Amino acid sequence: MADAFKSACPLNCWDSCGFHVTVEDGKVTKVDGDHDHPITKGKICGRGRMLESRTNSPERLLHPLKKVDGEFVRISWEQALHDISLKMKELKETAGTTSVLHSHDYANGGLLTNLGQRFFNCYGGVTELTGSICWGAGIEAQSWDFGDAYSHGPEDILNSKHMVVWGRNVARTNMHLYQKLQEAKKQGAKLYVIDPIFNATAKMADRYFSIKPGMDGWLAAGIMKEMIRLGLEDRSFIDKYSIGFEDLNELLSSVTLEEVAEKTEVPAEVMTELAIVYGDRPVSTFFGLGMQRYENGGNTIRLMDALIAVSGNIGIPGGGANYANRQVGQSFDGDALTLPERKMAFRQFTMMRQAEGILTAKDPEINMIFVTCGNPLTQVPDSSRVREAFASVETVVVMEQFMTDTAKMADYVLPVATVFEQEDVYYSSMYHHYVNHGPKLVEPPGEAKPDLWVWTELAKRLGFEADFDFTREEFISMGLGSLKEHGITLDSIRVSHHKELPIDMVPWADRQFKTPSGKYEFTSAEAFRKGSESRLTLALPRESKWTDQERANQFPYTLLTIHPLRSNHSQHYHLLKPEPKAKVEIAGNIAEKLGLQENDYVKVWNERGEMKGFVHIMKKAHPDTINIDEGIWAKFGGPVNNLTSSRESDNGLGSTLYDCLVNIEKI
Ligand SMILES: Nc1nc2c(c(=O)[nH]1)N[C@H]1C(S)=C(S)[C@@H](COP(=O)(O)OP(=O)(O)OC[C@H]3O[C@@H](n4cnc5c(=O)[nH]c(N)nc54)[C@H](O)[C@@H]3O)O[C@H]1N2
Ligand SMILES: Nc1nc2c(c(=O)[nH]1)N[C@H]1C(S)=C(S)[C@@H](COP(=O)(O)OP(=O)(O)OC[C@H]3O[C@@H](n4cnc5c(=O)[nH]c(N)nc54)[C@H](O)[C@@H]3O)O[C@H]1N2
Ligand code: SF4
Ligand SMILES: [Mo]
Repeated sequence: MADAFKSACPLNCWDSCGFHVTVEDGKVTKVDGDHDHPITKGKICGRGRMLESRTNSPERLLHPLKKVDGEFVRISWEQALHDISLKMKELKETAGTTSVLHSHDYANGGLLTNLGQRFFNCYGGVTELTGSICWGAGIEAQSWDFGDAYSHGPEDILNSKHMVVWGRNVARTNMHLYQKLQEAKKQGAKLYVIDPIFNATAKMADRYFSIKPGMDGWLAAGIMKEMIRLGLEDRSFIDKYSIGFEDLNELLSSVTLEEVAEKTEVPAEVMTELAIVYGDRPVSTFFGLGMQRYENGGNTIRLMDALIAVSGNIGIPGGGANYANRQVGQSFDGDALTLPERKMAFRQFTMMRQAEGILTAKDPEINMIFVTCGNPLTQVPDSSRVREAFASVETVVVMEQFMTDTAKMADYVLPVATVFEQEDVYYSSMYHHYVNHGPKLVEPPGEAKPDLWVWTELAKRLGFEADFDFTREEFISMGLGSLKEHGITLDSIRVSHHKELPIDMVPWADRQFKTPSGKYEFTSAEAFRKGSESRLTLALPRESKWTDQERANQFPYTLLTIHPLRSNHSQHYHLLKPEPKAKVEIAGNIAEKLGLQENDYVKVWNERGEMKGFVHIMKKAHPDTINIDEGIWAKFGGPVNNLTSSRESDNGLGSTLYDCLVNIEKI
């Protein structure tokens, strides 16, 4: 008997799709799109469809495992829970609770994934990760400029005259925005794409501009210079609603358009053209996360924000500096779920430098790591350092669905459930503002359990069972918090399958910014308070010929490691047929210079590490640029993060993954 149910995609993605799932004889047999979902309208990507094979895969982890003499042996849940809780009790009494590190990312967009934090807070507070490898620099930048990072509602794009997709690989990473771009184009809006790689979105653009990686802030500065020269800036916005414009003006006067053109490798005429475009309001801009993964990444996003502010495209329908939509996540009651007040001790490492943190921690040292919703051995920069750090810790516990590169490093592997095996509600603070319902449809295989079950059982053994004495339903309702005043309850989401969150579709329309001055801040008081550069600057990537000529001689090419088409980070590689091979995509000029041909086997390296793979020559890409998609497992030739640096961005909270020079040779 086949039954059909509505559900939701849990993957960390812009789109947060609604699903239509077929279940036969207690098994998920097909994952399709929900035609009734107001944004995703029945269309989903291959990664979503593959959640069927992810769920049914014969490689799923089925039993708790313990490493004994370097080999995993099957143990009972009772033994796993006993051993782990005993260790945690011991550590609490001796080294203290911050000798435990909780290493995680955001692999699952379910509301109840927050309960991991509740567990560690109730335990007494562990060493936590702060910042974000993903989007940290840009979030911090927009918090300085606007007071927070908010996007326009997806439909608002239909009010735009011009749309600029700036460093977002929309066709690959954000398919429903791609459809919206098409719809807006049909209505006459013009599309501009700025990206070092001529990607699938660039193919449908009216104009495509290639740029030297890491130089977008300079480009924004060049466009602003031209706007001001042509008198196209929005004086009334600048005068009434902003502070610090004089500082910005001074910065713009310190550089010539020719210098900007030389550095960005974008012709000066393009800056004039874009100044005219930005002056012809409304213009919506869709930032990706690419150009903020550089050491100057925060400053880059701030200069781009400044361009959008100077041109008067903030707070107007069809405008926006669309980067992230934190209004979505902020709609839920995170504190009710995580109980921050229960934390007695506290320590933070940044996500980027967790390996450094582990290796150098004192008073206390890190004695135990818990990994949830993350695969740091492939996803965190400078992999060899991450490996060294994880290997140095006495007890590593990994809660996983598969034997990932990280799980292989564990002392205990605990098998956990997937999306269809537990009820939750799902959302993403990246693009649209709907929360989706995912019911429990099937039983987890073998002895796999929901993460929440593990927290509850450990809480019982650690003496804070009362904090976990709630049903999943009660926890979901707790997290929905005051949304019930808007008719959003678990019951109502169960019935309608998705609900629109009550948030602004045109943020900052009232020009009330959440900055200390209440205005848009070209010069940031918050940055000043944090001891950072408060004024905008013309900063450069760390790994470039301008900042380190010697390094650039040794490693002349920029390596990007963008998101893969067919996998969400590392989550789908092992399910792909045929087995994936590492692909090294190179710009035409590199192929010419080194005599490389399609499918040549090459080594890409720098002093941090190396990776091997097969050449693909990109038809159109910025000179001296290489790309290797991220996420690939060690057994298929990865991880790419062997090559990347764990340095933090200028504002401290982001990564510098794409700020990476390498060399390449045929082997
Ligand atoms: N298929 C797929 N989709 C995904 C994901 C996935 O793993 N696979 N992951 C999801 C997640 S977690 C995220 S964070 C998003 C990320 O979504 P995106 O921001 O779209 O993803 P990125 O792969 O970082 O690539 C962004 C683009 O930035 C460009 N770029 C790199 N450096 C620069 C630069 O200096 N300047 C400019 N202008 N462009 C630059 C790259 O060429 C690329 O086209 O995607 C989500 N969607
Ligand atoms: N070089 C390079 N590195 C990158 C990036 C890049 O562009 N280039 N992108 C960065 C970005 S944007 C991001 S967001 C990160 C993503 O980094 P991660 O979130 O670490 O990556 P995923 O591959 O999604 O891995 C998450 C793991 O969580 C597991 N998992 C899924 N659901 C659950 C669950 O409910 N419970 C538990 N316990 N586990 C679960 C999956 O099986 C998977 O192995 O990677 C970053 N790393
Ligand atoms: S991965 Fe993204 S686009 Fe694909 S189904 Fe999930 S939410 Fe939709
Ligand atoms: Mo991400």
